[in-house]
Amino acid sequence: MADYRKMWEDLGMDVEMHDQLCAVLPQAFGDVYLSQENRPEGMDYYNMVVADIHGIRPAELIEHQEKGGKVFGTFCVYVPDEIVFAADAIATGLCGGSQFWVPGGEKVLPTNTCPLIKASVGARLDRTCPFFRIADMYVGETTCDGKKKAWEILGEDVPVYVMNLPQMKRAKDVQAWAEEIADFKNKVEEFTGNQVTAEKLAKSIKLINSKRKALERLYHTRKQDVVPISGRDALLISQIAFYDDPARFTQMTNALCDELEQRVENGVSVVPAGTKRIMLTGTPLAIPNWKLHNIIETSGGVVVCEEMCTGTRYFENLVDETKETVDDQIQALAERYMKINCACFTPNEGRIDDILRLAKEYKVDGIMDVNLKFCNLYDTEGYFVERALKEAGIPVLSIETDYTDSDAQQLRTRVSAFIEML
Ligand code: BJ8
Repeated sequence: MADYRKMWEDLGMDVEMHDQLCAVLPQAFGDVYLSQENRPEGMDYYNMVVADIHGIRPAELIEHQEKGGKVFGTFCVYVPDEIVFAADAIATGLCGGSQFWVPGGEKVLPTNTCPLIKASVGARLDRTCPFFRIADMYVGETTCDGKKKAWEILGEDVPVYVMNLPQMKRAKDVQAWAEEIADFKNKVEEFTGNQVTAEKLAKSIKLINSKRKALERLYHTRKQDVVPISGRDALLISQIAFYDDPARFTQMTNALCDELEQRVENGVSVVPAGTKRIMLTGTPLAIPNWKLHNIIETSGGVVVCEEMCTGTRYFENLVDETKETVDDQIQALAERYMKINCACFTPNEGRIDDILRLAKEYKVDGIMDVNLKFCNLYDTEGYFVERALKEAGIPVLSIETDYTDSDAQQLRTRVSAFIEML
């Protein structure tokens, strides 16, 4: 592993505290990932990316900044990366998925805030994540109440731009989102000094679409009777998609898919035939939150799909690539992004339809409706999710958890009992 200490110091990080994180991550990764048997060879790339998670990509981002480029940090799959890349800037996901950052967030946020928000705020304020140090501007959005207030707190420490996401899906809401994207484009242009032309936007729409297609292809291999890749590995890929260089990520993921498709053809599965196929639905699992996948896959199940923002909500639906003016491209972006079904919308029946459709496509035996503790939106929407699944005769287990390991044993008991019953 290269020595990135100097880089972290130059970023103004609390290097000593960060050392504590660096000390536990390899162990956690080894336990959850490297212990798996028969992993695809193509996972080597993602192993390498994670092994140097606070080194390789941050160094690339800094190099980009040294050449005069800007880096935008985002927290939600509604924020259109296409605009950022079209201005020769880089977008990187910033959601925190480790308990390590939670206490830092709790210094300024109510304890009953979801761990994703607490970890994200803690990572910034404790200065223990290079990505949070590097980003020149954070882009927030008006999804849930906790996030809205978190932007104000973070805004005291770093420039934060907030996009006003409508919470209904009428024609006028799609229009309003198109206007928000246009405003965001103006902001990005002003901040970077680069103009977003139709030509550049067309290129970045293609770039991000190609990433979506690679992920779609990956997920397609998980629909097969033969399971060529574990849920843990697929989750890791989804998590890395948020911050890796999009062109390289697409290339590596397509290369992995070649291998996985070959595995399907040759009948190579990572689990014994008859292993129960599980789909997760609910709140996102930000890196390095591998807890539930690990429990499921060491309790006799295999995760074949995630109806989550670290999953299908990230890549389903493409942006129309045929538009020729910036206005039309922005409209196409708004239409694609408003097809995402987040629980912050009311009503949000589209998500129920998605879950039922995905359950069929991925031939799942059971679903776990996963909620990050204190996320009211997904918790409440669980009422409709679980009712629809019961009506469809699909077994469902509702799970509420956070980033700590304190409930791991209890979860394991519940998950095992659920899988046994399928
Ligand atoms: S599109 S799911 S990424 S908002 S879990 S912070 S909702 S209290 S993350 Fe999300 Fe965008 Fe929706 Fe996806 Fe709030 Fe809930 Fe926490 Fe959440």
